[in-house]
Amino acid sequence: MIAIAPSPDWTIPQDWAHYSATDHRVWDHLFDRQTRLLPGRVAPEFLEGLKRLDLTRPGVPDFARLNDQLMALTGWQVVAVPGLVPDAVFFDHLANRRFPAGNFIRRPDQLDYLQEPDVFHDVFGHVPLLAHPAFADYMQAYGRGGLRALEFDAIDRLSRLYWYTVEFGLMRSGAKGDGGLAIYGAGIVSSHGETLFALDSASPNRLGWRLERVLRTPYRIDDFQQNYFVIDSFEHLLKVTLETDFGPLYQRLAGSRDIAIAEITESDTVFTRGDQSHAAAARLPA
Ligand code: HBI
Ligand code: FE
Repeated sequence: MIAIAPSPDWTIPQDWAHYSATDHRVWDHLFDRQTRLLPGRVAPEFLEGLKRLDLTRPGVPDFARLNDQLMALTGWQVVAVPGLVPDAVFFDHLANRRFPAGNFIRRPDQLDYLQEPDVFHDVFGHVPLLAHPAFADYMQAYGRGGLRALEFDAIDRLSRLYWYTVEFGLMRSGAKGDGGLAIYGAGIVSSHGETLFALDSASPNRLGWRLERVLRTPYRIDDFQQNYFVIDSFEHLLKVTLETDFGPLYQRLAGSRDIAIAEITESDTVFTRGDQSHAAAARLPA
């Protein structure tokens, strides 16, 4: 056998036994670094998920074990894939409550650099929130919406929603009115540098999340974000997504311009960094 034909759904066995001692060390290193940084910065639902899914055990998680717990909590499963999969395959997995996770892990000399999502980004970053009922339903709704967007040729537009929520979302946190923000997007939560940047840097915009606004906003894939959008709650995000008929929305938006990446519009709510926050420009890497 020389070539490996992908199965139609692109899944492969995780083959947990194949991970080397170095692989497990890389996981533990990244895990420790993030779990030291996240308390007080991440949405509490994320830490709750880590705990309920037993992800605090050392080493690359065994998906079989993880799935027993995840299935019992929200009916989701994690399936192993070699890397990025085609859009239609990705959406079909999400629509059926399966999260495709890269089964490789970055090398020790690549701790802060990734071209394709690896098991640390996918499992540490994405899976804890799949234990949360409203977020779990939102991910499925996104998958169904993705399959529908394929018919409308609207993937580029819908992918902005995924990017600015699932990957780089912020949420209001703390007591009502205290202006605190927390991270929840997997691209932030799994990145040491962006965890600090998203909350502490003076450079990006932090704007109230509105569906149409997000669908009109392009994004960067090669640097920290210039815009973060702030949701009220996963329940609100889910409700708006379920109640919106995206077909007519795509048609309407086809006639409107994109909002430039650093632009703030009159309808935007702008969040400023609360003084009680980490006051930590000094803690940002130079
Ligand atoms: N495949 N494994 C994997 N992970 C992703 O996050 C992913 C993908 N394929 C397509 C995709 N994301 C995005 O392009 C869609 O959200 C549009
Ligand atoms: Fe991701």
